[in-house]
Amino acid sequence: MNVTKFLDQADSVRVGIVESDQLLPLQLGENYSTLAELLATENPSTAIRSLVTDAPLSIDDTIRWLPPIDNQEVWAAGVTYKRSQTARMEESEAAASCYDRVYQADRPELFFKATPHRVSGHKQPLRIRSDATWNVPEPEITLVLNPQFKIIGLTVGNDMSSRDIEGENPLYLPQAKCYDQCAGLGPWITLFDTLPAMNELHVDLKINRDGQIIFDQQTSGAEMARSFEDLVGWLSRDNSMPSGAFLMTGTGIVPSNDFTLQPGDLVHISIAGIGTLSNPIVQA
Ligand code: DO4
Ligand code: MG
Repeated sequence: MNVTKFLDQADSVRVGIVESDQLLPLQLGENYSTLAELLATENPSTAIRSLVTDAPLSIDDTIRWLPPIDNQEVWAAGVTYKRSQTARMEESEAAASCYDRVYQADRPELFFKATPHRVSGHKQPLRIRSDATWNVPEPEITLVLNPQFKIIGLTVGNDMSSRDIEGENPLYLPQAKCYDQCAGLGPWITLFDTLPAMNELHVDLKINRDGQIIFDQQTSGAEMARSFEDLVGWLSRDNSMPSGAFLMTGTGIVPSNDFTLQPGDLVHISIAGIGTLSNPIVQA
């Protein structure tokens, strides 16, 4: 089941199920008032399905998608693919050995990525920091965790990153990663009873500039050096997330060092079996 949030014609925030080319709005209120509450139930798919009452909407360009998040925290893992380790060692002389060591260490790199108000949904803008000169999207398989840290679904994530800021000094990582419109999530959450195998999770990043595809690369979860369970195990140590969380699991695609995003670019990230998250890039 695919579930998301959107703005209806009265500008009200709604939750809906996405089924092929239809959006089935839910009627929240009596027992559950948010998507996060539904995701925290024993059986989210059943709880969600029971709230479909309104007539379906056809999915077309008029749908105003919102990120499928309420008050969950957004975390991210880093250097979980060889490509990310190599690119980061190139970008930072001072911290090269840190990236090398964390790639091999038991303890992964985990960092706080965003609060909900910094997250953009499908077709909403993502931002290049005004004080950054070298910026990339990071396409990441993103885990949806309930308050007990059970992986209940997946979504598509974009961990926007300012490489010049991170490369100047690793202590600047929070500034390279966390700012307004720094994270993309969506277009929906795909709920799973059993997660797909890692090698079925094909990730595709396309960047469109002035009507042309200027970047097109693929990877798959099979290239990840860590398992989802390992990452979640570390995230949950001595940590509680009463509303649940999203965990971006790291990028396996980093454009070459001469590439930087520009305002007006369109970033499309697809994960097979989940969907495509598209965002225009802006700079204040
Ligand atoms: O070490 C910095 C962040 C790494 C990251 O975001 C990634 O590998 O995806
Ligand atoms: Mg990342």
